[in-house]
Amino acid sequence: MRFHIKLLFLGCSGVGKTSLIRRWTRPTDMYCEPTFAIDVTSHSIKVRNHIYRVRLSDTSGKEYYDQMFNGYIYNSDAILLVYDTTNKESWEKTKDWAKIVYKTAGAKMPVYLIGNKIDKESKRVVYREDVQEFIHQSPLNKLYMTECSAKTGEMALDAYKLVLFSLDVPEREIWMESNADLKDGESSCNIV
Ligand SMILES: Nc1nc2c(ncn2[C@@H]2O[C@H](COP(=O)(O)OP(=O)(O)OP(=O)(O)O)[C@@H](O)[C@H]2O)c(=O)[nH]1
Ligand SMILES: [Mg+2]
Repeated sequence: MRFHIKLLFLGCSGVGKTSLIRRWTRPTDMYCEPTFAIDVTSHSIKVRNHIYRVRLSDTSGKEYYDQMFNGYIYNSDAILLVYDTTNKESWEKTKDWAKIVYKTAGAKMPVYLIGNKIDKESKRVVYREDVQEFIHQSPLNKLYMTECSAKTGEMALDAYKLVLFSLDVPEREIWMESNADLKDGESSCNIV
């Protein structure tokens, strides 16, 4: 059985959105250039005997593109708001995005707050308590938090598992397939 999931990444420039997508889909090539507008990557991933076809829409963190992403918010299955745990401004921007997601897609849109760069622990300025407090006050019903390092890979796959396991994906089924083989050129990854 195959499922189709559309994920949208938002967050300030340089927080590590593209690096996280690389870590999840193509960890052998971690070199990233700043993203121009929007980049879409699809890959297949096997989770607990199901094949998920995941579309990861990576956006530029440059503010002049912000308006462009409203339509994408509405059409996504989940929004991944990435911030840099060593950059307060990036956390402030994440809070703004969460408000925009609520206004655009309503309280039921799943939103994942992902604090990246935990390998730079000595430079941390955004704490779990700050995030928990925000979650407590937010009108969003499905708000999750996690932290990781796209650079070292620490907790990075756990963050992906959190997204895939907490989404109500059976309702997203779009086709049945007996042959689970991936097509040429598709990246794959197993989470069991
Ligand atoms: N130390 C550390 N550096 C990271 C981590 N993730 C990404 N970086 C670095 O941060 C810089 C920006 O990473 P990108 O993935 O391009 O950031 P982005 O959010 O996609 O940025 P835009 O495309 O400009 O919006 C790069 O130099 C990465 O190597 C991390 O977990 N730890
Ligand atoms: Mg990028």
